[in-house]
Amino acid sequence: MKTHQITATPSQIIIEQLVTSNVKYLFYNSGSKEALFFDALHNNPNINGVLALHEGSVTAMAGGYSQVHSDPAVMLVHLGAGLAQCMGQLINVCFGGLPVVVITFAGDTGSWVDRTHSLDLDSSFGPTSISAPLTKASWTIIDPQGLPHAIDRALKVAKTPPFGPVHLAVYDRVLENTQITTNIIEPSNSNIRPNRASDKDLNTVLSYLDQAKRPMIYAGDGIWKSGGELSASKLATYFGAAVVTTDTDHRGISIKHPQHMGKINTAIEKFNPDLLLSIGVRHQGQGVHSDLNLLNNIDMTIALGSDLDNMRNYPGLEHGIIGDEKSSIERMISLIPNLQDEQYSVRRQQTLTIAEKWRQTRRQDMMPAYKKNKVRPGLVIDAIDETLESMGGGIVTNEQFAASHEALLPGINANNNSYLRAAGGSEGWGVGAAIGAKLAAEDVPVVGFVGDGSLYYADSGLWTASHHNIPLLYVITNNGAYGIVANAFERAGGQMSDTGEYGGVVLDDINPLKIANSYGIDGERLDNEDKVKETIKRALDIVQNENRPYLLDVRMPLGLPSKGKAMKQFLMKERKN
Ligand SMILES: Cc1ncc(C[n+]2csc(CCOP(=O)(O)OP(=O)(O)O)c2C)c(N)n1
Ligand SMILES: [Mg+2]
Repeated sequence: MKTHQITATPSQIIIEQLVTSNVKYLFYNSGSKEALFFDALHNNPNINGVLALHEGSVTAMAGGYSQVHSDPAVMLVHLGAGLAQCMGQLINVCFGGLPVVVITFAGDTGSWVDRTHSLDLDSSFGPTSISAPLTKASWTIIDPQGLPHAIDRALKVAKTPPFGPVHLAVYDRVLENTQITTNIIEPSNSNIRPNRASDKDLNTVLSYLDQAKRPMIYAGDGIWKSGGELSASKLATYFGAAVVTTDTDHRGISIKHPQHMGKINTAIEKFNPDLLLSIGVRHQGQGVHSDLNLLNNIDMTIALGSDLDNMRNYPGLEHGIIGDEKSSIERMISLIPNLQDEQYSVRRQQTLTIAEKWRQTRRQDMMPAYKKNKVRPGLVIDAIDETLESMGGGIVTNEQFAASHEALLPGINANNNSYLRAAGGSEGWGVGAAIGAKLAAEDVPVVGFVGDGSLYYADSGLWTASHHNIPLLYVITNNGAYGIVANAFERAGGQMSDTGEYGGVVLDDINPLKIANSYGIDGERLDNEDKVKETIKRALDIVQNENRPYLLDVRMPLGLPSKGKAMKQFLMKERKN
């Protein structure tokens, strides 16, 4: 272990350890208790504070950052209250298994009074009680000399499979303005991951892939976390396997893979696989019988992944193989005698036929009947995808349902865009996630798809993009509604679907452009289908060439079920004029 000695205040020591550990950004919301901490942060030129105006946005930014290259993100929120506010987004970080280090300070509620003036939990709960359900590990720190070690450990644990958020709670007593001496820890190169699986196990997988009639590859986040996207895609192509994924991952094998059939639960019935090879997936569901039942008719299930999480939820799992996803897939490919042979072409053709049909349906869903002054979602997803690919490839973050990226035209190429989603489905992610993604991928164009409903959870995040001048394009898929919720209201078969009048899901009279303008972001409304391509091209040019954020308010058909309209809402009083 390499260290260097430092004499500084505890706050400066925290910042110095973060800098030495190569942490470039600290996502935060300010508070008075942490005055000396922020003093140290803002006076160190080697780390940049990124200010968000709500802790949910702080968390979404940190999460979006860590989702791009799996580099740990560090965030700081104010005491127990700030931590409580960040929990709504920590659910996305936790479900995404993202390496985020949350730092908070905490008051002493045991030694003297058992309740501080405000903002902390009562004495019966510890400083890490709030975060406990959504973190992988947490620690409370009393001795300032141990801060470097605690930070080094937190970064390491967050980034060790299964990745996940960790919490460091530091007693605020530590924030004194006196100098102490301790050792800063130099980062080691140890990237703690399992080795690849053994040749024996990989040959077993290969022989099952060879013998299967209808193999299906279930691609999860373990693939991108190990950097194995392209190899996994190649493996699926070679064996003519169907590709499916979880509700939330469009990236392990690109959603543009021509053999992709979307989510496992809808694809299994159509494809009827005899072999399921799960790679880096933690299978999950709705908490109902069919979550597992859907796996019942598969002859053989194999799970390959970097940790035990990837073996869960497969009753009767025949082969569970722990190993690094990327290097195991690469080794499998190298064990194939001739990648060019076409012995699986008939099988691949069958798979492609079913996948094409699935994609056609998704594409049709994205092109409902034309309506004047509305833009159909299919045109927007295609135009963004094409334009970004023509620029060399970009990153698209997503928090909306109106424009499904499952409906993109298929095609794997070197410029494919990365499609990132919120893994926990907790609204308020999209605005911040795009900012985090752009900070993590400075040279790559970033587009944040944000639903109108999603935007209003976290619109103050737009200010961060403006304040720190983070050049990215927001595409607001504005269907004037909580579209996905309205559709669920219809399916529920209650009175709303009978009457066609929907309550609590129509978001009328809100103007995203005015919101953006007031936070300092320019943009324009897009409501003419003939102008989709040119507007998107121009908007991305503004972002890339003028180095500033920009927002498109894309007016889409109303997100209610067909023939649905807004129910009359409760009004406290009728307006007089
Ligand atoms: C924290 C949280 N609260 C509520 C919900 C329920 N919910 C799911 S989607 C959604 C609204 C999405 O609206 P929008 O972003 O406009 O999506 P779209 O219209 O494209 O479906 C809501 C309220 C949720 N997922 N998370
Ligand atoms: Mg909407």
